[in-house]
Amino acid sequence: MKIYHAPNTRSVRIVWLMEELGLPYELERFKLGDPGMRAPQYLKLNPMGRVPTLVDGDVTISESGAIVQYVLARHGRGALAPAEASPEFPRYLQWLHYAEGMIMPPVNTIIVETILLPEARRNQVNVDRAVKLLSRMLAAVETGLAGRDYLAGDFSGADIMTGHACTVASRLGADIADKPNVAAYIARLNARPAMQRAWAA
Ligand SMILES: N[C@@H](CCC(=O)N[C@@H](CS)C(=O)NCC(=O)O)C(=O)O
Repeated sequence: MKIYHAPNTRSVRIVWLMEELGLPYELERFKLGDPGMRAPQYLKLNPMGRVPTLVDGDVTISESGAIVQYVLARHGRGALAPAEASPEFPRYLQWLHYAEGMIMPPVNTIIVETILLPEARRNQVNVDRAVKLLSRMLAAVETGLAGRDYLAGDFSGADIMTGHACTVASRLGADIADKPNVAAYIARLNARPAMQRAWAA
């Protein structure tokens, strides 16, 4: 399988997944902002010009959450996902999708408004609103982790998605001082050798 990857982006999730599963993969590396991400041959694979994209034989798939689900279904041999009949399965789906659905939108706003836009075009109202929203989204993770080390039973694809999103949020300065479960969770995940290898990839 080939992963189109840029360091410190959501494609870290897919490298992390492969490392956890011990599956072989090839990396095609970009740097964010690389014109190659807008080149016609890459846009054929990913019309948004974004990462990650996974190519597996004749399958080309984007959207990090979909890639996690796809790889676990086709290549996971039952690892990193509760069985459909398990009581953890609905929680697993919820937290698998929570990363992109609820955490990353305010994270995106903060990145755009504090890093990407030229200073003259930044809007503090947008930043304040996104910071508040992000705190509420992380508060739900705090509650979801009560009495648990991972979001849905054993470590799973849901932790790769939402754990990565929590890590990015905290690296961006999200205040987790009042969220001890989230802080411990981020530390627990970042201690995993597979995640460390993914951050370094
Ligand atoms: N919802 C998509 C988001 C993909 C995305 O926005 N990726 C960012 C990196 S984290 C990207 O490729 N940005 C490059 C750009 O906007 O030019 C996913 O989860 O895969």
